[in-house]
Amino acid sequence: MAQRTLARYLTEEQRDKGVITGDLKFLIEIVSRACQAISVAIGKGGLGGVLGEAGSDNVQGEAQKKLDVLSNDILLDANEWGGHLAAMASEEMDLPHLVPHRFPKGEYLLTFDPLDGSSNIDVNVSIGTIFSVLKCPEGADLSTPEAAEKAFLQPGTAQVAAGYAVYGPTTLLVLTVGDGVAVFTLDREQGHFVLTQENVRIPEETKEFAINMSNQRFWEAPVKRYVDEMVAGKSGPLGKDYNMRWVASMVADVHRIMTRGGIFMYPMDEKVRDKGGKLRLMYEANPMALLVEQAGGAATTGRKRILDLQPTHLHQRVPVILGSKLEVERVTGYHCN
Ligand code: P6P
Repeated sequence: MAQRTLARYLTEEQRDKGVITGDLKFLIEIVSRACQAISVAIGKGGLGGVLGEAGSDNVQGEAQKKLDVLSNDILLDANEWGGHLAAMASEEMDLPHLVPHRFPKGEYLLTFDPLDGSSNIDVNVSIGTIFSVLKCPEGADLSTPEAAEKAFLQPGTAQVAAGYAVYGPTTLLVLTVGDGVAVFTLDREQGHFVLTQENVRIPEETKEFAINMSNQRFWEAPVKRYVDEMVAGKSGPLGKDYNMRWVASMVADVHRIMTRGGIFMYPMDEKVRDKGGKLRLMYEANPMALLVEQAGGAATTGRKRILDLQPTHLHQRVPVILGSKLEVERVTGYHCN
């Protein structure tokens, strides 16, 4: 049987099911090709002169890696000319990037974390690109980058597509257009993404949790209680032994959960309380929350459903607890009692 490429899958979603528009199909294709180019750049590693620091800081005050900047440029260059976008926003840029006047504008907004998990680049551990697509509100003020920020401030339920590429032993693209979650594997010889799994389902229960344990003394009581109960194992109140994983690349940790279940937590803690959390809402928490919910999981801040949050600013940070539904509901319940 002929390979179901990403293009064929998107055509089925557009032409046969009417789930997406032709412009959204084109947008996702373009983003996937940018991810292919990022995968090639990463794959060169030290041979490509792209490792190490860029010598600059991003809006988050984080030192940028050369590959952070390169990945951001690849996504901007790939997406600004096609006529499907009105503007883009990135973890690496303070303000939105408006489509230059010389190019046609479209009806979509694209946000992305061009290279998530940068601290893992130089030690050759999986990293990824996370992206989210919104519709640009009618009559949005896109006269300046400052004015354009308002158009992006939509709840996660407004996303029309979300996905991530994970650059690991293989390069995968994991995507939802609101009709379940599909996984595509990059066929480097053919130069395209091929469908390798659809209708991804996250098991409702798990024995695996992901959290940075070094923050334990900073956690709120409900998280401390939950992690203590998992560590207590079979003899504890949860009556089973748990395993722990922490890659420190959200994309890699989330992909493990999409594949075999688990719970991922970057909860509110005293270290990050003044910032609102560690992870960014618009281009980390929201796209991952949509993917997880589309795969039968759950995603909350510990107190609220992430997708229901009304963003207040572009680089807003939030606590994130996501993964196997019953486990997320358990620890969220601890916050509410
Ligand atoms: P820590 C990567 O920098 C990131 O934004 C996520 O991908 C990851 O889950 C988290 O931060 C890791 O944070 O504090 O463990 O280094």
